[in-house]
Amino acid sequence: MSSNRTFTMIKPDAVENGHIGAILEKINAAGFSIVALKYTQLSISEAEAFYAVHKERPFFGDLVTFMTRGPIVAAILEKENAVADFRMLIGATNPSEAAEGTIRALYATSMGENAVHGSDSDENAAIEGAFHFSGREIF
Ligand code: FUP
Repeated sequence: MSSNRTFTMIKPDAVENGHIGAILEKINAAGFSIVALKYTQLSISEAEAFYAVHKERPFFGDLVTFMTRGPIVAAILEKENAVADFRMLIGATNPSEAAEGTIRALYATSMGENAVHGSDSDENAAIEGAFHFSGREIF
């Protein structure tokens, strides 16, 4: 995946609260194109693998339980400077610290249930995109 792409998930809290459409609208309005899109649910082993970097952290068990409790929307997004611009669009991990108008400020409920994921580097964007999508699902 080229460096003008990032990976996102609309997390179970935002799906449960009916925010899929509003979040996709904000993503498009910010100039991102959707090059892959999937409505799916992570298994426990998939969530453990996706968040393996956090496996020693105290919140890991809660994170896996949360991320597997219902469906998510996974997507690969394209835009110049995609990783950094998408992190700006979603706001800080803790929604109480997220800038006004960001997706987390608008739709997240807590640090643990923060509505969306956004890759933190070009390298992780490529790894995370490949985790969810095969080549023929990416346009
Ligand atoms: P982010 O890159 O903003 O998605 O945040 P991290 O990769 O640091 O964390 C991934 C997820 O772990 C967060 F979305 C929520 C959860 N988390 C907690 O529940 N508590 C923490 O202290 C840090 C992260």
